[in-house]
Amino acid sequence: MSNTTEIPPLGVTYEGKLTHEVSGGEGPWLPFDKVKHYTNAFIRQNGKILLGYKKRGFGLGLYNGFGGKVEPGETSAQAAVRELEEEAGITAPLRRCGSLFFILQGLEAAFCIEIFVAEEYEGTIIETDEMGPEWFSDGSDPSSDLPPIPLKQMWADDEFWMPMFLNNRMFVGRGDFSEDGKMLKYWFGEQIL
Ligand code: 8OG
Repeated sequence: MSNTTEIPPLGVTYEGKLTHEVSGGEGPWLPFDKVKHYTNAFIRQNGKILLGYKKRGFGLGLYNGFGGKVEPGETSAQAAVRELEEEAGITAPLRRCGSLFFILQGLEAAFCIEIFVAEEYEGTIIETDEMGPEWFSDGSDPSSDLPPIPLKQMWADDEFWMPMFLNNRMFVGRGDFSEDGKMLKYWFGEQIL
């Protein structure tokens, strides 16, 4: 019997010590041939978190951080800053706060997504062709009148790592999705340096 709770699946990369947080699903982990690198960036400030409503392409109709593909010659940190500026019109001193690995059944490439966060930004947040930015409550201020993070309108894996993210814990994990976007199997944990 495989022990999914203690052994992280292939694709989960980490340094230092890794502790298991949550896992589930059935069957084998899906195979992959190559890996594509993406970024995703969040701004958190005074109990608020900035999300974008995705207006086109991959993840259409979902709320997410701002990000996209790492271009050749770029580091993921550079790509994260560029994508945030392209999609929300702002620049921010982003730092890496997690890494995720996803496989979509039927695609041969897996996605490696580096997640970034900043508590400040420069510029004016704008709506772009790709994203409609909106502030949500991150749950830390009970008197906030902003809506809560819309987990039901986000990628299915986000509910598993978002609690670690909101508690400033460095999270890593993997999720395998079926062709119609359901989560088949997942494993998330915390990296402790
Ligand atoms: O360039 P494009 O907008 O298509 O990039 C896709 C964005 O979606 C990129 O920021 C990475 C992000 N993304 C996935 N899968 C998942 C996921 O399961 N959860 C979250 N939060 N973001 C994801 O590609």
